[in-house]
Amino acid sequence: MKLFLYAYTGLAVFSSAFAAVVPKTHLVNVGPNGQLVYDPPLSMFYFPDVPHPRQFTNKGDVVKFIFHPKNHTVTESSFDSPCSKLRDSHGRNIGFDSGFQPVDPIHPVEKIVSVRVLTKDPLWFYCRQTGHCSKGMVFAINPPTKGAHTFGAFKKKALATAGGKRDDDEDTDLELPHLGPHID
Ligand SMILES: [Cu+2]
Repeated sequence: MKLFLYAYTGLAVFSSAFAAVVPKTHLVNVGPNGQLVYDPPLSMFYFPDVPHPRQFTNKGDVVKFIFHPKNHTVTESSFDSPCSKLRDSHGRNIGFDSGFQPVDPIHPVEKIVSVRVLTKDPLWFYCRQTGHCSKGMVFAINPPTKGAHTFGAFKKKALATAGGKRDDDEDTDLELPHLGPHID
């Protein structure tokens, strides 16, 4: 019995030491219960300071978006234009976009899109279904908790777009310099 306990303890210590270097997965529900929200509305990631940074190459945390009825997207924006796709100075789309993920409300089969986050910078997202962003359907990863660029300030900007021009861009192929595919 004693032997077993030691063995068990050794395993626990081993795995908790490992926990520091294994990326976490953050679950985010998109439009749960017919609401125009991401739940939770923001993800705060843990970026450990480690003595061996090489271990962290391409090992960012993963966000797993779980899509609920009816038809939403998770689309990257800038802080300043919460309801428009993120673009570079040439007007090209450079952000992440899940595309529309229709889920039948009568026979719901949840759809999942996972992304791995490879930056510590704040990332801003919205739903580009007509009218959803201006009703506050926005999401952020690692938003600052103080200053002018909080999640609250971002959401306020999104709500302020109500009645304005809507974003109805065509889909294009995307390069994602700061988001990688989810590979396990
Ligand atoms: Cu939506």
